[in-house]
Amino acid sequence: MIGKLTLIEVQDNIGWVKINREKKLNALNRELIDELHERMVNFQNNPDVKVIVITGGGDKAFVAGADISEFSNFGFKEAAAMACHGNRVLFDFIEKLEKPVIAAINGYALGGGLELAMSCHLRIATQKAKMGLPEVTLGIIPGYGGTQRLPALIGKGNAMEMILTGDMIDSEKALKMGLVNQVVPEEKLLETTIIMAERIMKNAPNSIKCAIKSINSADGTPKGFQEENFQFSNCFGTSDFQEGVTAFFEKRKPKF
Ligand code: DAK
Repeated sequence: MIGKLTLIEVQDNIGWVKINREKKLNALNRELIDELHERMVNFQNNPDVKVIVITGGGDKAFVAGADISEFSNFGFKEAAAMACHGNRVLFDFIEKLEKPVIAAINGYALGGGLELAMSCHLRIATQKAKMGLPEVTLGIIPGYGGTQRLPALIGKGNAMEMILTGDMIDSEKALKMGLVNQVVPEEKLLETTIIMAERIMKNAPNSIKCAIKSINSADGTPKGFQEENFQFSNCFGTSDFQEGVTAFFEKRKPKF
């Protein structure tokens, strides 16, 4: 199916979204943010979709940032309203999705583009991908969760360095820091993403959903532990749980 700014496809239980704004290096404008939201809602409600993948069209960029032409004359009010909208419909929305979302980073992931990748549950990057939060070079700071999600992934010191310098890092460095889960040659990106999705899809969907909720609540406070207790308890008595333990005792693979 062809949308205006995104292309989607469902194959073997994977819902693919390709950002289709190659000439502008897939820069995120408001229309694209809303269209991505629509795609996410659709995949969330589609029982055939078990894992979602977001990637960038073309061979240069995943997303080279928020569209600079769109916010160049914003004041406080416009910036606050747009940040609120974008976070609600896309960045926080993806993080809270009950199905795993993988960012297949095929090139530049900068500013809002890296923030989009960081809101996904997993990241696989090509060897030539470059990542950075260059907002300070434009006189702003990250506004789609970058100052919150980056330290959680790579630690406060590394996040300070990336955000304060605005420098790009290559995918090998991103891997060492824990910003991405895997780095692969360009031609292996699709295949590796599918393998990752399949490793997840063999497991209990209810457990996947509960694990995402629990991990998302991990902030080192008792609230996170309480959430884990709740999500953990939620798994018991479900058909997934029954199938998982029955399969174990019958010495066969579970069929979820
Ligand atoms: N926005 C708009 N257009 C962009 C763009 C972007 N972020 N990135 C690239 N393009 C456009 C270029 O202007 C160019 O358009 P034409 O001139 O052909 O019309 C086309 O894409 C191809 O780009 P280049 O010719 O520059 O390609 P190169 O290979 O030479 O360079 C590059 C690739 C990625 C190094 C370069 O394009 C670049 O530096 N791009 C900008 C990177 C960047 O600074 N990104 C923005 C980070 S700041 C907000 C919330 C969040 C944010 C802002 C506001 N609010 C809620 C208000 C987030 C901000 C950011 O993301």
